[in-house]
Amino acid sequence: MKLKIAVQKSGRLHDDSIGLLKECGIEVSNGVNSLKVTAGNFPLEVLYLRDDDIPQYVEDGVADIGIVGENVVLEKQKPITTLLPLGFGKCRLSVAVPKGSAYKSIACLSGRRIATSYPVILNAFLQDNGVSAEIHEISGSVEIAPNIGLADAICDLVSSGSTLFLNNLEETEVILRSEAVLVQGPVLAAEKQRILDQLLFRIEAVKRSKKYKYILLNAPDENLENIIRIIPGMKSPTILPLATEGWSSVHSVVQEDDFWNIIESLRREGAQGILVTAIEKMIV
Ligand code: PRT
Ligand code: ZN
Repeated sequence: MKLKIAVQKSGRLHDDSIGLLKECGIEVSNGVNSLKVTAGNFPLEVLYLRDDDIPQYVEDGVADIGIVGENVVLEKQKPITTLLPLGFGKCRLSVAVPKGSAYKSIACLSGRRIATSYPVILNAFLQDNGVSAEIHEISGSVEIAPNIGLADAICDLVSSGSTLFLNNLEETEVILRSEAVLVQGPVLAAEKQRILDQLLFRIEAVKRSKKYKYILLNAPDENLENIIRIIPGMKSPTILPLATEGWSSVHSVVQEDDFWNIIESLRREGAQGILVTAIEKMIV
């Protein structure tokens, strides 16, 4: 038996989705010429689909799980479960208006025409804010709508902001922040659930490893206690005596977020020869 996963066939989430499977030790070809491929070394079948179709296929059980933007999950309103965020495909769904518009607050959208491919999310946002506007649903190139006189504002995905800039638009409201998520449909048979649990275990290990760095340093013995307090590690750091009397080598893991603060504290405690490397997998 194989677990079936739906992945975007081509587009912004494709490479990172396949990359994640690879980091989980699962080898799949990228589906350039086929809609369905079987992994060589894990009981997984990959279905390559358009991202908009993934929630439906997962709901129907055609695919057991899928990788799709949370923005699509929220727009499609299907009864599927979000299992976990995957840390890529990050973007925001925002309202933007032509630069120089006299925009002060959401209330300025009242009675206006807003072009979007996300009518469900936009409608809920407007309702929550007590604003009534005209929603024009269009499926692509939303950013040109104001320039061709089709709309007064747009609601679209933004990542770098360069599309808005190039079209002389400015972002006025962020409706939601999104990233790729793993979704699941109906309850799985026991054997498939076991495969999913295995996959989730691997994904967690890969995700965790990205949050941490492995750190090695030399420390004067008299400051070891303070240094251990700064980098407590997973259980506790490994301490090995150096050939030079009065010095030890300390091995531990540190969180990426806090990295530079930690390095400064370590240097204050006399740490030297600090080496930092990426971790490929991290199992606690
Ligand atoms: O063919 P298919 O239907 O599968 O793909 P698609 O063309 O509908 O989707 P695709 O590949 O563009 O996006 C897939 C998913 O990537 C989205 O659902 C989001 O979850 C995520 N994502 C992340 C983005 C962006 N960033 C993004 N910037 N999706 C789209 N954009 C577009 C946006 O619509 C706008 O046109 O990029 C432009 C803005 O980008 P910046 O960098 O100029 O701000
Ligand atoms: Zn799409």
